[in-house]
Amino acid sequence: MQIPFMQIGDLHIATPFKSLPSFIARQRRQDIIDTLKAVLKMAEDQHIPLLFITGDLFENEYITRPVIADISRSFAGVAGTRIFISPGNHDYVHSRSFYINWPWPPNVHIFTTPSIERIDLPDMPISVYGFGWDRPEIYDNCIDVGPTDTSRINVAVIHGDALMQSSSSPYLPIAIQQMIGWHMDYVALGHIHRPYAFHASGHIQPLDATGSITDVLAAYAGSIEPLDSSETGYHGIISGRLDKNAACIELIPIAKRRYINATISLDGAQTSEDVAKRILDSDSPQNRSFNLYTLTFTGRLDPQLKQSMADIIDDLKEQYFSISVVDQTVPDYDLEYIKEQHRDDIIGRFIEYMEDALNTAAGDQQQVLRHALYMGLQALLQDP
Ligand SMILES: [Mn+2]
Repeated sequence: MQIPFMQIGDLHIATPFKSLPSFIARQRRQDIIDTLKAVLKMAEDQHIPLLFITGDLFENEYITRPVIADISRSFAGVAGTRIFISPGNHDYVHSRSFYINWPWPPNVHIFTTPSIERIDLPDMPISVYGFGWDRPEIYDNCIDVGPTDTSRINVAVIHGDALMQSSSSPYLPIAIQQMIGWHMDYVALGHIHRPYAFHASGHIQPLDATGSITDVLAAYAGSIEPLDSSETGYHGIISGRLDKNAACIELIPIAKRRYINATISLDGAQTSEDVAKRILDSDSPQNRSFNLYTLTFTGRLDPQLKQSMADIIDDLKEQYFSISVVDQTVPDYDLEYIKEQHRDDIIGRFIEYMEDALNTAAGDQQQVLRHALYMGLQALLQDP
């Protein structure tokens, strides 16, 4: 018996997006709400009976009553879908939490205690186990799933750190072997913002948008919308089917926007127009109007062009939804001319010294030395 479900997590509704300009941050906050509503519409259209929300639905610090009212009303609009929420470290349950001080619709169940609670669905052979954070950090894994009813499909919905680099984490460390020992048929995980699937063999696999994966024991859906420039790649939701012993899942990349980090060589650009064209040509107008770019410029560039980089980028801003740049170009100096001008001082000597070194250096050293030469000149030639 296969039962369709959807899983979302780490929405971080109301997060301030501090690293973005305020008008873009406001749009991103709206994007998250819009994407949540798109998920609920999909669940309704496809008659999905179960939606698991694995924590960090919102941020306690910034969430407001009108936003909760909007979310709650949207949940009520998909009465045919049972929604299970397991609060996490950003939306942990406290005495004034909206999780326990708000009239949520009857199709929503929130796990509000820091111990495992089990819900047996009356009309299908599914038991949902959940855990709610009651504080922002949990160092000890206190999860005790207890004996399961093996005649049912057992699903856990938990916010925690199952990808630990070490055995300790302030975010509810979950060892893979321990998770296997829960004897769940599927574990919907939240906290890690990149989508991952876990197999019962212990094998962990990043989820991309390349189709469905079978035999899955557990998975992170990742952040529904990417939240900063480290969250590149595809983001969205998990859509899948529960079955006895394993699930079949798929990442549906419905995030409205992506973060794109790209390196662009400006070598050989001679005019502002050349520079602008190089930058714009690195992606399509359609993509530029949606995505959030961090562009790193490399290569040698005329010193005057390098100085007008801020103006060039300013002029391009309207062709991007969001652009920030890291200028790693080095000024392309006319070495013979500078040497002539500085024949008797340290600048001329520096160029000669570095040129000698370059002539005798091995291939892989040459690039470093050339970079050092240009960086050194940039410092030496700077107006006092
Ligand atoms: Mn999170």
